[in-house]
Amino acid sequence: MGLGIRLARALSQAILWWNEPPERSMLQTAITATICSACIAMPSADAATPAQAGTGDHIDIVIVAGQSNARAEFAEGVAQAIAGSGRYERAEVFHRFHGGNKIKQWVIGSAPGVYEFGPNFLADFWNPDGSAGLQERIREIETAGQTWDIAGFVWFQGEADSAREYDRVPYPARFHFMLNALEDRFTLDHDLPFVITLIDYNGDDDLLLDAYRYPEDIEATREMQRGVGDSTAIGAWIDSRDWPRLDLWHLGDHDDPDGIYAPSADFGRVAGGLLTTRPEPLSRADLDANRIHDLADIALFAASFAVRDPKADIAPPVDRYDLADLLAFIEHFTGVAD
Ligand SMILES: [Ca+2]
Ligand SMILES: [Ca+2]
Repeated sequence: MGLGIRLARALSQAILWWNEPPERSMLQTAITATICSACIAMPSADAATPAQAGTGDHIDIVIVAGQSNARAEFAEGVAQAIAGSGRYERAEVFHRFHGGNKIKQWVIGSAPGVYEFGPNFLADFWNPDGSAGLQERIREIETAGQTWDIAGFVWFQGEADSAREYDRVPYPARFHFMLNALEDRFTLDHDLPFVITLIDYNGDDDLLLDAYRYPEDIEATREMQRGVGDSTAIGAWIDSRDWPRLDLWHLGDHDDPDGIYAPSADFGRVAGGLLTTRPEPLSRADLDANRIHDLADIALFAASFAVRDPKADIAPPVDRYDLADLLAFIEHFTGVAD
């Protein structure tokens, strides 16, 4: 029996199930905290044994989303890393991806005050009529007598936005609006930790040109995405550069008999591992996430508020910077809200 199979069986507390088609796939993974750390590094697609959550259990939901590279195998890798981390007693990956989509399919608009939810956000995350996939999943959890939180967000998207500065410039604000809107619509009591993946291509500049891109376009997008990951203490970026590609864009290995599976899952484990090491802020006023309320947080809030940086947008309505944000900061800072 191979090491992979034995390790796979050791992951007996995981449950995985898919809902295809690929453009609208869903992977949900319930995990207990007792899985050994050695299990993180193994493929487990054929290994899962159900361990259903029971009444009264609390489920931490981690969203994995993006475009085609955010495929099910990538999400599965994230789930395995989360399982191995032991950070959550019971976690579940909520997975959606949309091949070839620009970020404006999730968030429309290019300036504070004019953002709207795009079709992907409305279909997957939140919709006024309650029909989004995440809302449906949360209703199931609540109906089962369980509690929930949205604990993290892993994002693998950006190739579609790499061609034009017109798309790149508003990207960071659209991304942060998406996170703030999730916090707002699901009334989370914390900011959402996230990992964003830096895009790459296979190094074939001619093929890249066929896709109306130059290497400079890719690097500009990567630089923008690094800025998104570095913009807050609870964010992070990972670099997909130099990971094997199946074609121009997609993670994959031509020599792998399993096709594009292995690199996607491996990379997902890196992303998931990074998410589980994000610091946990003391409160929404702990803007540098060092678990101390001090002058550094006040300075960060003031600077962020002045330039309408989403870090200061800590009270509804999202995307509006007003007295409510200031009062919320003071309340959290002084402990009144705690
Ligand atoms: Ca602090
Ligand atoms: Ca606000």
